[in-house]
Amino acid sequence: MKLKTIILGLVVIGMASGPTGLPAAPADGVSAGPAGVESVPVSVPPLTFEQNRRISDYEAAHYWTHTFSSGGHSMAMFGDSLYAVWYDVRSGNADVYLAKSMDGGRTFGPNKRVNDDATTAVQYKPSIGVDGQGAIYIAWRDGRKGNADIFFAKSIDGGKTFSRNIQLNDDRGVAYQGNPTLAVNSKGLVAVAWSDARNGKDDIYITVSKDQGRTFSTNRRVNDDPETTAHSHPSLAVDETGAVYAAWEDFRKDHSDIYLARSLDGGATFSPNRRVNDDTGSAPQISPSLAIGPSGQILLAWADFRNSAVTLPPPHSAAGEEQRWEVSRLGNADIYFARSLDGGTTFSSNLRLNDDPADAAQAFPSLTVNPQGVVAAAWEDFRNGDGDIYMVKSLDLGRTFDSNRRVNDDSGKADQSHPSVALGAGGKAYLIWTDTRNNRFSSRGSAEDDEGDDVYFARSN
Ligand SMILES: [Ca+2]
Ligand SMILES: [Ca+2]
Ligand SMILES: [Ca+2]
Ligand SMILES: [Ca+2]
Repeated sequence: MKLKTIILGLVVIGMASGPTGLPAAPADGVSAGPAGVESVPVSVPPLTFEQNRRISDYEAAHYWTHTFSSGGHSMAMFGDSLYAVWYDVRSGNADVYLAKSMDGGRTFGPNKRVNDDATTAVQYKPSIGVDGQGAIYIAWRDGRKGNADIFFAKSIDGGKTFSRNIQLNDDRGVAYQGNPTLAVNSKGLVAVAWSDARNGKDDIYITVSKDQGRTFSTNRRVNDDPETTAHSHPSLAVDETGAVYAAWEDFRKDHSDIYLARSLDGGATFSPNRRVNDDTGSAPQISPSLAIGPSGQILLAWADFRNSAVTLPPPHSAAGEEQRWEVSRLGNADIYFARSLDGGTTFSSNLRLNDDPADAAQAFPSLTVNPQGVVAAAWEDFRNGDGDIYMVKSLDLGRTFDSNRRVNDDSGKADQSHPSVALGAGGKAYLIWTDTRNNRFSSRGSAEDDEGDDVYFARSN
């Protein structure tokens, strides 16, 4: 725990915003129950998963690590190659690492550090994408200049080497930039968005590269409301026509809603912002995860407190980020889903994806879709009393979903958190997450005794 405490302090002091990776809070014991009414099972064989495997290659549970969900894409695929990113503190400070499998997840090579600084600064929250040539693109939050910025690197040799890291936010000064999300299409159109405090309150800013990451456009603001409310935690997607889609948490009505906008000109201008969630109350909706179907169908999942009674602090403060983590685990959030078949003008009725009785917490969703229109969503789920990874699949572009399946195969009370999911062309699912199963003290819930955690991987059969 000592190293973790040091890192936490570094982030809070140096970057004006804390990480979410706090020790697990005790959760209520809640048993699994029957399928919910919202999900309509389709007749496919039940999802099963192969044995979970640890892919971080430091000594088990020896350091703290963190994968990310929603816009922080932690996993990407190119053919049989799988790429996973996270941060861990094995060097004594937080760095971004990549693990690669060239055989569809059967084996992984050694972990490779992505950031090229020689400082002790914090590198945090990576988001990864791969183009149609197999080039790898990664963006992350970086403290090497003494405040939080967004940095980027590319690899054209399958992750053996990375380009010199470049800064993507083009403001001068020490404003906070955080929560980056990266998306790329097969042609190498790369978009990166983040939360940006250059104007005071957080806005969503974006930059786009039309030359496979060599150069990036001037930063543009995505949200279209006046400069008085916060916007945070964006999730990006780019389709094959070059359209760029952004979803984010939006506080323009004081509580957080999910908003979406689309750009048809490479990120220069965006459509009027539209609200996605259809509840009428003031319950927060957070952590959007966006994916675009093969014909431009807009698919979104997020964590939703409409069945709960919590309020969330505004984003972008150390206290806010820590409270967000606690609230996500202790409240009764659910994972909701909506889709738009008209380019984001209108959205379907919101659908609850978790099928447990409605009093356990679900948080940190990750949504993906493959070219055949298979949709998968994974999230962190407390229905069994501690954090587990659950997943659900849809074979009809999100019209109906199969029943929820647990992904992690440990039998103890360890916490599994922050999943990221990718789908192969055949519909096989690949997931990574953060896992405390090797931490001897994780079941005691004692922060003082905590050792560390690991990155785990599973693929479906
Ligand atoms: Ca570092
Ligand atoms: Ca900055
Ligand atoms: Ca719930
Ligand atoms: Ca667990």
